[in-house]
Amino acid sequence: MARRPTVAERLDTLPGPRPEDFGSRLHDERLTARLGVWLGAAFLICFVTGVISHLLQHPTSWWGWPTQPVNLYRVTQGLHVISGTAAVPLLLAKLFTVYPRLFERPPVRSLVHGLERLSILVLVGAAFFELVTGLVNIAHWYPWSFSFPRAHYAMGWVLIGALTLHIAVKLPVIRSALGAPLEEAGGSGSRRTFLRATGLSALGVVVATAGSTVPWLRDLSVLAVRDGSGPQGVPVNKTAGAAGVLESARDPAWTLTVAGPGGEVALTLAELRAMAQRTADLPIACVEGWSASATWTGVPVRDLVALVGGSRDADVRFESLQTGGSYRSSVLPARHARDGRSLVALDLGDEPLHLDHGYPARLIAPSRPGVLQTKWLSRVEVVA
Ligand SMILES: Nc1nc2c(c(=O)[nH]1)N[C@H]1C(S)=C(S)[C@@H](COP(=O)(O)O)O[C@H]1N2
Ligand SMILES: [Mo]
Repeated sequence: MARRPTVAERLDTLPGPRPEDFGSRLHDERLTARLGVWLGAAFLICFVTGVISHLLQHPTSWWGWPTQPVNLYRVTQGLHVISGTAAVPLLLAKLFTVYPRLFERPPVRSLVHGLERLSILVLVGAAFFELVTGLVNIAHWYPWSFSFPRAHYAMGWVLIGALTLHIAVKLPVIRSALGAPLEEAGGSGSRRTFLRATGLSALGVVVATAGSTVPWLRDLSVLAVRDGSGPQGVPVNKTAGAAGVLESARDPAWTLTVAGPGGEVALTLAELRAMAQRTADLPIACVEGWSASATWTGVPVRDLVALVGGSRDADVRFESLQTGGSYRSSVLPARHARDGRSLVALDLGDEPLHLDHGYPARLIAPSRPGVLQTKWLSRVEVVA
């Protein structure tokens, strides 16, 4: 009497293709491992720069960020978006080289094998989530209801965790694959061609988008979300109309309330202009990766802090006329508040701020995310 087949044997005889049926030379570990190195590097840059951006927006006591060089955040966040964009073709190419593995039989050989496959599912899911949400956010399109920064940040940790596990498990395979030549003697050269084409695609998308932050790439960057144009030569993130401040910002009775341990004063625009003015060249560096330099003139934050008896070691809170929205207020850490280039800016270039750039007064400080450069100020408060 014939023995009944075991579950494993049954799974093994399921109809459908096998990994071996995919004849192409491109489904090969030597290619996958090389693409993996590039993709891993892109994800690592994304992760480190992403954590920096998160810490700047959620400061903790052990964390300090320098005010110098003033373009530091501009560079880290530019790298974040550029490496994330380059990761898209790299991820697609890498998945192409391994997709025949989907048809492995049996699908699960053991508990460890099952866990390993599950971790790859998590890795690929997290990678797609990060790249898609990142790109969609840059395009200012929010087809979901969750908070983008929170979800994107949390999933970044899932991604880096799954990636570390994946590399650890695959290390022997990665080593031998990288140690072997890409093409065996007399090989067709197709793997090298594929690798080059992927590299060129990654470079292509970088050049097509990086002009948002790299001025000399601007003319080449056909896909850049920001081309550097806007009122007074600086792009605008949220207009005064969109923020609902058209009336309050143009109100002739506008004053800036400055509060501290020594009391509270309400300064008119004329009184602010009568104070000592300082000019600084500082970039607006949006979390979305675009950035632009500009020349700002206004009252140093530290002079306002001194006016109300605040200490050099105090953080300073800025509030906007805007009544809603996540970016209606920000806190400037003491280190930035006492830097003479941190300004309550009144002018951009030679003119008063454009309404969309925060007229009558906005915060501008060195090496900070754009989201924290609060526009249409109503109140400055020394908090600690
Ligand atoms: N009150 C207020 N300030 C704000 C914002 C906002 O939505 N509301 N957006 C911020 C963001 S995300 C950026 S990138 C900068 C952009 O400044 P700009 O529009 O002058 O270039 O303003 C910041 N200041
Ligand atoms: Mo921004």
